[in-house]
Amino acid sequence: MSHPRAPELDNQYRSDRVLQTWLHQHLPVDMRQAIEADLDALGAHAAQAWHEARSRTPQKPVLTQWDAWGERIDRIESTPVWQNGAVMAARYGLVAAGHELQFGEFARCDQFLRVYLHHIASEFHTCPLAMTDGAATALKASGNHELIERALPRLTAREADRLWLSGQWMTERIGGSDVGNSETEARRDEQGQWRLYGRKWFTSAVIGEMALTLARPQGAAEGADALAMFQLETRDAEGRWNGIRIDRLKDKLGTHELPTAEIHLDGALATPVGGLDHGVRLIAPMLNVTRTWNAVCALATMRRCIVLATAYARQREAFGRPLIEHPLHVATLADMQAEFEVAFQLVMQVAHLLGRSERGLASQRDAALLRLLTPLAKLWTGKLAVRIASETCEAFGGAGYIENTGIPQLLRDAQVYPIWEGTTNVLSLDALRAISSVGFEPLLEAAAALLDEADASDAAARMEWPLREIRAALVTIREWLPRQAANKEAMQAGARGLAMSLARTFAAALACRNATRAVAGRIDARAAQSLTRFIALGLTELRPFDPSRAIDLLEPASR
Ligand code: MFK
Repeated sequence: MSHPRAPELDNQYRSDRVLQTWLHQHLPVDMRQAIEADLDALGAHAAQAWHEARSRTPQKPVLTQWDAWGERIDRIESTPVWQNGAVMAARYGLVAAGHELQFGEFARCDQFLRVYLHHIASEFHTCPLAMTDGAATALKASGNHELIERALPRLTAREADRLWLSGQWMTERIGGSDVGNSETEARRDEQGQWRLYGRKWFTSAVIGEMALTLARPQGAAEGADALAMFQLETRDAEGRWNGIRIDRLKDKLGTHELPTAEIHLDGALATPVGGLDHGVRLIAPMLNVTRTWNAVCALATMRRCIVLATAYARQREAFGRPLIEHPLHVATLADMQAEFEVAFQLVMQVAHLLGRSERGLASQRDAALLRLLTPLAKLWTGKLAVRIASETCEAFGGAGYIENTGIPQLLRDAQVYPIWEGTTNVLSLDALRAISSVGFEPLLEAAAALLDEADASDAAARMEWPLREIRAALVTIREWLPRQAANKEAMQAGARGLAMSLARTFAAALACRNATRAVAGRIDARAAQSLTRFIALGLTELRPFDPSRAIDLLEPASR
């Protein structure tokens, strides 16, 4: 019997059937040819980075606050992979590709496929890149020409020495979700320039050249509407910190390479991006972009977990045969694969809709779908990545609990996806906000249209069962919603179940349409098998809730 070995990775672009099928089905041939060399290089880099990371001691960034002579310097030394982060970002256009015009409505697809392949190898350098992309998007939407002219070419640069990274500094001690409570104040100095004073409690990209942040102009009212969005550059022309002190780096469960910092703003020079209020509304385009990054990166974690667990199952023997030959083990892995495959379809649909919308090609229904699907994709994939990463640890047995196999890191890092950029509950409530602004009909109608298209395909006969199940789930959702609508509290209590149901059902409809195309075109017969398995896991999670009774289940407050 052979001893267990470390699982190995091959080129992560070439071996990814789901990605290959998606490319084949969705992208014009000339575009595919144009981007293939980059995707291939990123796939090779991903494999190489995995093997290199296993052969060195993990490092964390180091903050040095004072120099030998007592001068405050607040210098952060990044890990080696991060030191090369800007070079990789610029070379492969990880931000730029989403903003360039050559691929029209597919620009975001191009970009997010690159991000998907690079994310794990980047050791979460994708986090500041997400915020950089979000900042570029929010600045464009603001119409502030001066700032756009100054910052946009840098945020989307293809040259590493010109590339700016941007932070998104929203979170304060008083709350991460309830941004309306922000205490940071903006005051005008004697020259009439705005300066920021306050404390930001989680800043993920303090190493960047700029940030978008929220602050309350002095004398403004309380609440979210009175917050303004500001842009600031982190250093002055001489390279000194712009009124920023780094208090410490966070000691986190995961994402250890990421220098998340607590900072004080002590007179940081800043520029209002729009008016002096409605900062949350102004920063929303950034949130929606970073939430899409979050979903793409969650997919990357899922795929990496499944590839490693499957590779291990092929070589690890137990009870006289490889794990892959044990029915229960292989069923567990197949369930993970099925969930990943369907989630992949949803996330890439969000990427495509974002691209269509940014190129002015989105119909009213596309725009409504984008608003609805963005929080759904983020919240579902965040939770799914944690579940798959946890199952992966288990699939490795004891080795999955040993730090230097690299497996526990996948789980620790995955736990950030449901927290970053709004927790599952905050995103579920955002989905309700979206439903109340655009209705849920666009989503149900679009799902029905996808199923009709699938139904009309020659391959539909083999897909009859999934079609019926997805249609039934749509009916369940349609009937559930009006029953809850009368009671706002019950609606909120059920928001997570509703969001998960909408995400899973819409994703299944999309996967169904794509699978019939794949089967009919003889591109990928396994796509239909995955969908069948996914549907067997269940589409809806709707339950009636009575929030007044829920609290009775909990222990009373301790004295
Ligand atoms: C590798 C992956 C990379 C991912 C990047 C990682 C970086 C991680 C760093 C972070 O996690 S940064 C912190 C992220 N923080 C959040 O995501 C905040 C979570 N909280 C929320 O999202 C709250 O729901 C929110 C702050 C938006 C609620 O605030 P309010 O004050 O209750 O907002 P309100 O009144 O509902 O909305 C204000 C306006 O914004 C409204 O527009 P109007 O003024 O026109 O009425 C909303 O419609 C609009 N809005 C809110 N969310 C929106 C939106 N518009 C479009 N899309 C949305 N998602």
